[in-house]
Amino acid sequence: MRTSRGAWSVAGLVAGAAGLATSYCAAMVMTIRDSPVVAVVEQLIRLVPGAVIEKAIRLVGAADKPLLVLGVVVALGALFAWAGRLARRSWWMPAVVFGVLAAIGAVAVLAQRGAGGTDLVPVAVGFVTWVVCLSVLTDPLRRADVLAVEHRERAEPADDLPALHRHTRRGFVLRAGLMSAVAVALGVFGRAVGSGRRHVEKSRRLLKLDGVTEGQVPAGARVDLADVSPWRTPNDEFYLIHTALVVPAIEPADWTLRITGMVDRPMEITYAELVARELTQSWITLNCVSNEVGGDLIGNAWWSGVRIADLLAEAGVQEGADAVKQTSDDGWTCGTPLEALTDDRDAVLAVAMNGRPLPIEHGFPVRTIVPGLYGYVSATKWVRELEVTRFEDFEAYWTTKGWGERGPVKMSSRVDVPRTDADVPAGPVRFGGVAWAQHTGVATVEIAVDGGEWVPVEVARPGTDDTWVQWVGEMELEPGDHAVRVRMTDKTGAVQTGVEAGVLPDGATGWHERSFSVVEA
Ligand SMILES: Nc1nc2c(c(=O)[nH]1)N[C@H]1C(S)=C(S)[C@@H](COP(=O)(O)O)O[C@H]1N2
Ligand SMILES: [Mo]
Repeated sequence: MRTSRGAWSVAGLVAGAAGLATSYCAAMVMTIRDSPVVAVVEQLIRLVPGAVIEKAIRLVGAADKPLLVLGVVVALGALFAWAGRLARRSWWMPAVVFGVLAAIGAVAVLAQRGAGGTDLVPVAVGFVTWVVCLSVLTDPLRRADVLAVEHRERAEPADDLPALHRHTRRGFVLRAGLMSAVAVALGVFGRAVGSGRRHVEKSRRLLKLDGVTEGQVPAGARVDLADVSPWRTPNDEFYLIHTALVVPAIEPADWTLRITGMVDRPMEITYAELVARELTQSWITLNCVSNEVGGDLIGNAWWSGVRIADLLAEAGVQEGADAVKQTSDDGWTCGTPLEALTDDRDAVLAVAMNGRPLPIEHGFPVRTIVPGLYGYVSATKWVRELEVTRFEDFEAYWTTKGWGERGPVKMSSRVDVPRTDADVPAGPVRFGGVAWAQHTGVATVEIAVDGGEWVPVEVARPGTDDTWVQWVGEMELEPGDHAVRVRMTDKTGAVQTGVEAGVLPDGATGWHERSFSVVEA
C-alpha cells in the first residue's frame, strides 16, 4: 500500500504556508511595507481594467479587497497542494512551481514605488523555505513508498505493513505539525513587529513640530552642472547604517532622554519637553567612517533639533569628564568627545530631517547629530541616554571592534561627473563633484587629469563649514581615454593626502579618481 495523494497534498500545503510565513516575517522584520503576497494582489488590482473593477465592486461591495485576497490565498493553496503531489513524481517539478510563484512575487515587489534589491529578500526567503520544507516533509513519504514497493516485491506477509505505516505517519505528522506551529508563530511575531511600526508611522505622519521649517538652499551653495550630487540629500536617498535587525519603533509619548553620569543634576526629559525648547536648525553633512574614497555613505540634510550644549549646561557637567557615552534604544552605544557637544557648534538632539519628523530608520523620534564627527562616534539614532563620563572608563560598540575612539571626519573629495567609463563628446569637458571637511571648511579644490598638474576649480560657497561643497571645473581634452583625480585643501591649509588608507580604524584617505573617454562628436 503506497502513501495517499492526500498526504502529499498536505505536505505541499504546509510547506507553502511555511514559505508565506517566513517571507511575511522577513518583510516585517526588514520593515518592508508588506509581504510579497500583498504586492502581488496590489499588482493584480492595477492590471485589471477599471471597468471590471467597478463591476466587481458593485457586485460584492466593500468586500472586494478581502475577497481578492481570499481568492489569491485559495489559488495559492491549490497550487501548493499540487506542488506537493508533483513531488511524488520528481523533486524538480515542485521546485519549478515554487520558482514560478517566487518570480511572480519578485516582479510584483519590484513594480512597487521605490522598491530596491533588498525588497527581494523576503521573496528569496520564502522560496528557500518552500523547497527545504517540502523536501523535509516528503522525505518520510518517499521512504514509505520505497519500502511498500520492496515489500510487495518480496511478497512478505502484509502484517508488517501497518506497523511500518504507523511509523512513517508519525514521522510525517510530527514534521508537518512542528512546521505549521513554527509558521504560525512566525506569522504572529511578524504581525506584532509590523503593527507596532505601523502605529508609530502614523504618529509620525500626524506630528506637527512648531518651528521646524523646510531648509532653504543657501545662496551660492550650488554649482551649475547637472549630475553633481544634489546639495540636499532627500530623506529616502540618505544612506542608512545601523546594527539593529529590527529598528526600534518608538511612540514619541513613550520616549524620554536621561542625562546621567558626571553631572550635578541628572535629568530626564520627555519628547513634549524637548520639542517645547528652542530649536536650532542647520545644514549638516553626515558621513560614515566606513565610506571608501569616492563612496556614497555621505549625505547632507537640514536638521532641526535642540542644542545639547544647553542641556548639558543645565545638568551641570562635573570637572574631569571628557566624554559622553550615548546609548540607543536598541542598545547600541557610542562615545563622543565632550568638547564637541559643548563648544559652539550645532551639536543637536535632532527631531526633524529636511523639514519632516525623522524617518523611523533615521532615528525617530530623536537622534544626535554632531558636525565634524563620523556617525559611529556621534550620530546615535533612537537615542535614550547621554552619560557624561571619561573615555578611560568605558568602551563603545565600535571601539570594542577596533575602530578609533574619537572619530573626527577626515577631509575628502569626490568626482561625480563624468561618471566612470562615460563617453563625453570632444570640446571643453566639464567636471564636478563634492568635497568636505565638516567643521573645518573647504578652502580650495583641485583636479588633475592623466597625472598632470593640479588645476584649481570653482568651489561653491554655502556659507557654512559644516557641509559638503559642490565644485565644478572645465578642461580641453584630446579624444581618447582619460582619468581625473580630485583633492581639496581645508581652511587650516592642510592638503588632502594622496596616501591611500582603508576605512579601518578611523576613515579612508587617498584621492578619488574616475576614468572616462572623450569621443569625437
Ligand atoms: N542606534 C544606532 N545609531 C547609529 C548607528 C547604529 O548602528 N545604531 N550607526 C551609526 C553610524 S555608523 C552612522 S554612519 C550613522 C548613520 O546614520 P543614518 O543611518 O541616518 O545615515 O548613524 C549612527 N547611529
Ligand atoms: Mo558609520
